[in-house]
Order: sequence, then structure tokens, then C-alpha cells
Amino acid sequence: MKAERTVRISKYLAKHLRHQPERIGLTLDPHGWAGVEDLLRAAAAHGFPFSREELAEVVASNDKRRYVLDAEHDRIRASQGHSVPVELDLPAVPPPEWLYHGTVSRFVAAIRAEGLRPMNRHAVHLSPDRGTATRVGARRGRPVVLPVAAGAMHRDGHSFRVSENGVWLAEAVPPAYIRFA
Ligand code: HQG
Repeated sequence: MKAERTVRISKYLAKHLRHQPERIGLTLDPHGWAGVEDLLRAAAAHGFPFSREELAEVVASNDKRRYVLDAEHDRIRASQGHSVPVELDLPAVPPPEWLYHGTVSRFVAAIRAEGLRPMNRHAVHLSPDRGTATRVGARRGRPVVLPVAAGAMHRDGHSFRVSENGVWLAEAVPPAYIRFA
């Protein structure tokens, strides 16, 4: 499959498995799963047909492993990044001492005042390394990487989860745990 088609399908999945399933008449279960047959049918009915084989290829080749196919139940979900309410049932796990948040300078004053907030998503997204955080920030402009004292937060009673694709998730990060340059 051409890279361009792979990206188009991946973006289509992000839109409908994370944000607007209702737009194509799809229903996610409370844990974010959609039946593969339902998804293929809904996409075709709404003018964007793709095959089961293409879907499997997009999931397998995805650079961030954004989607998981559950063969046993023939269903699919996004691993993180939702704005619709879903319970991903991720266990709380102790984080590494430092995690990194990629953003841009225009948000830094607000973050300094109120800390990191999930904004439209369910959770604040944190990366295990600076390189990944730099790429996340670069989606919006010149990236600014903010180190987060995750170990200290955890010792103070904040819980962390990690998605199936290695994104660390926190409900919020108070400014005291963020190292501003
Ligand atoms: C900022 C992509 C003002 C925050 C990436 C960010 C990631 C604040 C934006 C995933 C703030 C939210 C998520 C505050 C946070 N005041 N701005 N108090 N607190 N912000 O897109 O982390 O490709 O919801 O810095 O790789 O940028 O979609 O979060 O700039 O993993 O798989 O508000 O999306 O993954 O933006 O990105 P987002 P994010 P995918």
C-alpha cells in the first residue's frame, strides 16, 4: 500500500476511534473498542471504503502503534488520545523519575500558572524521552520540552498510567513538578 493511503487510513481511524465515532454511525464500547466489521461497514457507507487487509497493514505498520487489533474478538481500538469518554482500564504503574512534555512557547505562561491540563483529551500526555517530546511539541511550532518530576509526583500520591504504545498519562501535572528553563 502507498504511504499516502496508509496515512489517510490512519488519520481516518484517529478521527473515528478517538474523537467522532458518531460521525459515521459507529459506537465504541465503554473501553473504546469497535467491531472490525462495523468499522469497515461504517467507513464504506460514509464514502471511505478500505479493506480488512488494509486495516491490518495500517495497524501493523503504524509508527506509534496507535491502534490495537484484538483478533479473538475481531475488534479494534485506539491505544490513547481519545476525546470521547472511554475507560482504557490501564493499570496505574510507577513512572520513571523524569518524563517529558512537548509543547510550544505560547502555552508556557499558562502552564507555569496552572500546570499541565488534559485540555480536550482525557489525560496529559508525557513522553519517556526528550526526542519523542520534541516531536510532539513540533506539531505546533518550535518545540519546547518541559521535564516533569514524575517520580516525585508519584511519591506524593499522583497516579500514572502507560498506554499500550508507551505514552505516559497523568490526570494533570501541578506546576511545582515541572522544570521550566
Ligand atoms: C497544552 C499526538 C495551556 C499542551 C502526540 C499541548 C501526543 C496547555 C496542548 C498526543 C496547558 C494539548 C497528545 C495549560 C497543556 N495551558 N496549554 N494549562 N496544559 N497545554 O494535542 O500532548 O499523533 O491534546 O502543551 O504525539 O500535544 O495523535 O496534547 O500543546 O502523544 O497519536 O495543550 O497527540 O499523538 O494538545 O499531544 P494535545 P499533546 P498522535
